[in-house]
Amino acid sequence: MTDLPSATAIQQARAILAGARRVAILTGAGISAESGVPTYRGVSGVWKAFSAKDMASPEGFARDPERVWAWHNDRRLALASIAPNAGHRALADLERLLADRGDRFDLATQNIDGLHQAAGSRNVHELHGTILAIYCVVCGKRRWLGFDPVDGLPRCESCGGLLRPAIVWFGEVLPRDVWLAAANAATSSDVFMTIGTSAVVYPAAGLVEMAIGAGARTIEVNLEPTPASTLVDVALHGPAGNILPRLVPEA
Ligand code: BV8
Ligand code: ZN
Repeated sequence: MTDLPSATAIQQARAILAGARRVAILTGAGISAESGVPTYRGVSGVWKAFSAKDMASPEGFARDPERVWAWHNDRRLALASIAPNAGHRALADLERLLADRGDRFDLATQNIDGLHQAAGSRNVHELHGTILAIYCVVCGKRRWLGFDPVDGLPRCESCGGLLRPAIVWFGEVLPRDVWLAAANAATSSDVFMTIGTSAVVYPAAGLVEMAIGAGARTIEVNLEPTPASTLVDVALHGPAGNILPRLVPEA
């Protein structure tokens, strides 16, 4: 069983959050782990079983679109039976609490699983896109897919071009408006939290330094230390589903 943070560390993080007027959050696969979504770099991580170069890059998709589509369909359809956990819900509670006070809350996520929105989070910036939408590689026409089945290689009804998952793959730039919203949130926040991310994928991993550089107080929630742990004010090591509900101020 993973150790839990000390009551002192929890109290420190609560005190930082209690006075917050502009909260910015970055989440990664770790916040969905307790819902049963595999992480990427852990012992049973996605990238241990599959090559990111083949499955999560435009080159890999161009080389073998059927294989990449089959892999994304499996992951997408597995999400149909997965629900948000207490960690997702705690962030939705925090957003409501801040909104009721007229304060600001931004949630930038690297996750593509839609679980923050399913938990009720509203102001979500999907830095790496979503597995639940697709777009045409030729004309860019985008549409929602949800958990609809996809047979073979789906084609655009407007131009016949090949459709692809609306995910940001390695070597692809993040959607400009989404990145700017997340960067602006981080640099104008008074509290920044990094939750359930190994903090190795850029530019998302750079948000914590941007927040620190702009004077924000910072909190990390992760099962284990990451490159961000030595940068933040309070590093809370343990499961997000246990820790986050203990940080949300009483309404
Ligand atoms: C970009 C989509 C400009 C697919 C993903 C060389 C060539 C080209 C690019 C680069 C290069 N070197 C560096 C780069 C940039 C590259 C990058 O950063 N690479 C890293 C790996 C070195 N970044 C990019 O390519 C980005 N684009 O930079 O464009 C550009 C263009 C051309 C050339 C240069 C630059 C695009 C990045 C997005 C890539 N797409 N995924 C898919 O998801 O299917 S990345 C992938 O990693 C996921 O999106 C994931 O979200 C992301 C980060 O992973 P995490 O979410 O942190 O998950 P991870 O498993 O790693 O960690 C989980 C954590 O949770 C752990 O710390 C664990 O301890 C913790 N945890 C587990 N359980 C719990 C928990 N914590 C709390 N509670 C629990 N219960
Ligand atoms: Zn098209």
